[in-house]
Amino acid sequence: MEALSKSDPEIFRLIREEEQYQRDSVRLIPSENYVSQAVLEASGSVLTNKYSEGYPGRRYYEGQRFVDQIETLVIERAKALFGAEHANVQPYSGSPANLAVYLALMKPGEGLMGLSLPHGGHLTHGWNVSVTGMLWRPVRYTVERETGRIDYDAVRALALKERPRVIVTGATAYPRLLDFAAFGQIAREVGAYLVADIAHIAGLIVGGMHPGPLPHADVVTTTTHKTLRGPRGAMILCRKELAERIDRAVFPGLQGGPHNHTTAAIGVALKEAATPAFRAYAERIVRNARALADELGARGFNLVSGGTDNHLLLVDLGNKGITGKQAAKALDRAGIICNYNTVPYDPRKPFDPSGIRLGTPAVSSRAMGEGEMRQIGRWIDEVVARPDDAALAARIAGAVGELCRQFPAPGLLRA
Ligand code: DSN
Repeated sequence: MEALSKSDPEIFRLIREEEQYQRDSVRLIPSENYVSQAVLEASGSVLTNKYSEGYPGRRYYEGQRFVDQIETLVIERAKALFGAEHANVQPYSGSPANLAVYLALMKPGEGLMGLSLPHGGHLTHGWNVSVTGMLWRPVRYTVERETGRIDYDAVRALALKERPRVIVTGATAYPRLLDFAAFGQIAREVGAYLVADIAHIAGLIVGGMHPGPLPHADVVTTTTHKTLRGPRGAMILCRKELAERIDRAVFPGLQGGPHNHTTAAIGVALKEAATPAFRAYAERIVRNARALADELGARGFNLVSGGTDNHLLLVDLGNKGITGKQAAKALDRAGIICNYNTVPYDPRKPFDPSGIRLGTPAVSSRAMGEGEMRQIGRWIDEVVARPDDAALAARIAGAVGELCRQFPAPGLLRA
């Protein structure tokens, strides 16, 4: 970044500091990752100079001879990797992707059924402060209080009662497998479209560690930067007969020109995700999440649903005498980054909830394994027991830094 360092030393310095922070900390936010150097290069390429409203072969601007080839290649890679008939790779991120799908499938006021946000759903699954909960009639299913899991009979009963136009399956804080076949049956029974938002688990699906949503879902949305380990972006996959409606909803319905540098970087990530190395990576994510869950469970941490099937754990700290926010801030001081999170039936408010959410995609990209997860679990236990102990936090931050030096992160400067 020689040019940047000369032309804008302030931004350069802050990027370098962020890079060092990412390098020297254990990052457990389940929606974050480290992309490869190749993804970074495509993402920072001259494609950012282009405008390309429309789709390959049907643009509103001339000068698309290379951009058309790139977008077509990325579409074909997405279709092949997920087994989809159609792919739109233009959504700017997950929220606009979901919004575009609802615009394509529903009239305003029709029922949108999704997992309640405090039970692990996403804002765009019809939560009231999101436009998706304002334009459409929200219908919310929950997880069971005793098990922390989705009760598919209860989902079916609610769908039969409310008759939503769209049912969304997908989550941001649900540590268990999703039964896409069960959701598909319910959707068919009530005449709803099934939309699977696989943003969190896309990498696990293509890596063979989670069942895929096709052919059960009518439409699939995913971000590209979580377990899939690509740039910040999103995709929509669907059957051929819905393709035109989806494409029109993305452009011109909701967006202008696609971010071609992101499209290219998504393509690079999709190529990487089709390799045997990526399958091993997906397996490592799940194995590591289980190891971290086992270590924390053995230390008296209360895990929502009792454990994990995927890349994340949701920890209810109610029995530890500390809130999620206090714990997350203390962990950050010790070099361990996570986010505070509501837990199902949380008596506390979302800005200072009872839980923390932990995930293993980023540490698994550094090739850390189960031994490292157990060590991280021990550190989390120590910090949660003494959150105000500055000397403890400094000691653990030093040890975290040492661990991180042994496991270099893709795409970052070496220490
Ligand atoms: N904000 C993302 C997450 O952290 O799960 C979801 O969009």
